[in-house]
Amino acid sequence: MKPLLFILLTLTTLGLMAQPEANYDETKVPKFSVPDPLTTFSGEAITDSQEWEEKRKLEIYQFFEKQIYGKVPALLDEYSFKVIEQDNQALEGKAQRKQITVGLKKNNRTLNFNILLYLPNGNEKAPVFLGYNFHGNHTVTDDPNVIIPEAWNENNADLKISSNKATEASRGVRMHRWSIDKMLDNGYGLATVYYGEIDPDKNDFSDGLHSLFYAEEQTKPKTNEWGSIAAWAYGLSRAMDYLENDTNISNVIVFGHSRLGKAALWAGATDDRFSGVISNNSGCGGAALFKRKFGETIGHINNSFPHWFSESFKKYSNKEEILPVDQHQLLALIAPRPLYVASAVEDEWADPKGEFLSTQYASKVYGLYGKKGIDLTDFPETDRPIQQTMAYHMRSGKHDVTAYDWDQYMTWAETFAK
Ligand code: GTR
Repeated sequence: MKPLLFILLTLTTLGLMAQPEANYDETKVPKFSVPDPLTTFSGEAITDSQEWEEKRKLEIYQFFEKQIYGKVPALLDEYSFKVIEQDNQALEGKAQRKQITVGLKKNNRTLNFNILLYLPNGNEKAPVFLGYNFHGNHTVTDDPNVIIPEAWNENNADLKISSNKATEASRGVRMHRWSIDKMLDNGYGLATVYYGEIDPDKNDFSDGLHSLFYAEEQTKPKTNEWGSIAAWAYGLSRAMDYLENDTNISNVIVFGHSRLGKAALWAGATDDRFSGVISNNSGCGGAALFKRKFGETIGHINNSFPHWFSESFKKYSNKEEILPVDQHQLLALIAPRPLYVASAVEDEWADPKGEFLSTQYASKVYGLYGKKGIDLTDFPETDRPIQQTMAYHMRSGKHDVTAYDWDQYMTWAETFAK
């Protein structure tokens, strides 16, 4: 083989080829047919919720599991949790604070992660939002008692994180992304976990959750096994194992922003103990339709984040047309549970329109259960949420989580997700 051809082939196999520039022109969106959630891969029509569950839901689920996010390889050997800190009068008496260390054990290897939990005082059984944070539990609040994570942390000068370690300097730096006071005032609790404690977000499979499950000499997951998003989703379920047994919690709504929105959606699809799911600006590999190839594409995401998806997903880089599913079917896997998808106007990389269409196309599955989704005649007017069992809003502004977003989630949860 010629050396150049060899290099090209190797790079292509590794998914590391330079990618085409992102398209932001609606007239250049390719024509594509939307895979029908209600027609099986073999062409059979689905007419009711029972047929959906027996014939269609499973095959879609298995496709996402094996070809996109990747399978969890095995069961854990041991699970444990310990409340390591508690204060019943935290945040000026507004909340009970608990910090819980969860221990996961497999093949004599252990991984610990910490849940920070605030529950509103005066509400015996509270609904709780569960969501990962990007840089540590201590970044979501200026509460001086919140433990700083030890795990690898991505450097970020704005957030005062260097040498890949969080320190006191970054306490409270992400408070604006979590309306904790308002949640507590409205009777909601918050549970949050630093996602890097489950799997550090770097293209390295030697650490984090994956490594617990390796056979001797194994260094990375098998082709159809989990990437980081599936590992993060699995971590949310392990947090749920604790939360569902806390007698002060009525139900848990799983939430995530951006890459962690992708993880929240997959957690919602894989674990029906989550009574509701919120995807905030999750974009490519989250709520957005792949086949529109608008903004970030499969090629871009596999190239920049080779560790996020299953290895088997690489074959769809720049080949969206051969993918027999699309992300509205991921949303449909959450039916009939309440689901909120939110976009931001300036977040074009995440394809806001693709996120909206996805909610519309998933709605017919909600319809099978008599639940209202997003009508085909609905239009995503900026800052005008549409809230049914499925909900959507297009916020003005950038890729972020804002107080506006949380206000909408709480209003919706009051009616649909408590
Ligand atoms: C980007 C990535 C997006 C989104 C985002 C984030 O770089 O391309 O898919 O996940 O990061 O998580 O902030």
